[in-house]
Amino acid sequence: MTATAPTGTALPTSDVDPFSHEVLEDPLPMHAELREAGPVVHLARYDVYALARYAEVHAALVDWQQFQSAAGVGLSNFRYEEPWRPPSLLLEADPPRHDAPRRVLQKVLGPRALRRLREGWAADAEALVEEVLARGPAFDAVHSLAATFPLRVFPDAVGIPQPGRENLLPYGDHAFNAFGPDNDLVARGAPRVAELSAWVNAQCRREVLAPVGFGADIWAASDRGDITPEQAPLVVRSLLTAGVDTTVHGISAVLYAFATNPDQWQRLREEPALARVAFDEAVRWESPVQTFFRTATTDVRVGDVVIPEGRKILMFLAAANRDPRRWSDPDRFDLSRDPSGHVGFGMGIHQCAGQHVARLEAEAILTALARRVRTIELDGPTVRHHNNTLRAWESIPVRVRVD
Ligand code: HEM
Ligand code: OVM
Repeated sequence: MTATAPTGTALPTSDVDPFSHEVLEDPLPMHAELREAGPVVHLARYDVYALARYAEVHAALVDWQQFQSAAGVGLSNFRYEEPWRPPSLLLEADPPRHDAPRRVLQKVLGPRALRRLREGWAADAEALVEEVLARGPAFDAVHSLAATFPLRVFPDAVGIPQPGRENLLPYGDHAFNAFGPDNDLVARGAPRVAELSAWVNAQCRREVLAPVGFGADIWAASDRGDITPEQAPLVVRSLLTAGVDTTVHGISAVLYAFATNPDQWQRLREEPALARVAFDEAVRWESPVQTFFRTATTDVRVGDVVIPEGRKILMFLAAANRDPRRWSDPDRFDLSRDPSGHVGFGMGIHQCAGQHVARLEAEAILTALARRVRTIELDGPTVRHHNNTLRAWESIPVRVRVD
């Protein structure tokens, strides 16, 4: 990759494809190159503007007036292209339309509402860890823990019935691919989109959802008039889209971080209350959601560059989360650091509405593991799962020693 500024302009350009398999396998060299090239870099291949430094990514995230979401937060510009599904009322909306669905979901997924789930999830995590350990000291951390635990607790918490839950991960995988270009990853998901969408949409109906749960809470908000009955199923859809793959790969990330940083595992063992900060540090370090786009609502100045109105801006959350201008020793997974301020959950009005859910899941599984597992180390080659938006895992073989 080369990133050069043509003489007489302040805008470096690069021909890198952030969505190529080579980059998805290891995006870190590209992140460093884009950060070093300048505050804004033109990506010739897609004719978009890239931000990879913390200061500029943070500034764009909090400036929803100039960096809008309603034209889509993927490469596709909804002003000209038809979205693959009706846009999200949260992710793909600007104020004022964003406000009511956001208020509702923030409350439904807020710390107060999660209190009633905490004990049950802790017990579920302990039971899963016992099951896994009973099968032996070597297992796949993705398959046995990271993909299993969220699927045991989250769909129940939303209140969807059992049949078809195997559709959740493929649907989310496709939704996150669909933020990228129409490449081979999107093509591979395309044959099942209609079937998966029909199933997901059916789970959002009031009659299908359990009488207690996040889904019922969203429908209750429509009874109160906080959102309309037409909006309720789309808000439930946001949970089913954004709530599973993210935590699977986020929990994978923290398990990989510990398996490759044994001193940090010992720290967690000594002080299990570090589980939450460990998860946030892993979200900073790995950035399970790597990127989102915005669209310029006016000519907007970034550094010495003016990004023209209507153009797409690609924000590299992952590059910002390892920007040495903001973080000391950014490549280190370090429980001593304060990871707050990372942009792995976004920032500003669209900051992840499910972050407390994600933290509660991670805390439950890490606490249960730390209680039983003395050491955890890699036990074979890890395998990445390529996705246009997610930094994802296929396999993390580990071997543990128990007390
Ligand atoms: C928004 C990351 C888990 C639901 C976001 C955004 C990021 C993100 C970066 C900001 C999008 C933007 O600015 O355009 C993550 C990560 C997760 C995670 C890394 C796990 C480690 C979850 C879960 C749920 C969820 C578990 C649901 C229970 C949402 C929703 C939004 C969102 C609904 C849109 C909020 C809005 O636009 O107002 N997430 N997420 N996320 N997330 Fe998450
Ligand atoms: C949504 C949503 C929110 C965040 C991420 C996401 C597929 C979707 O509201 O549907 O990714």
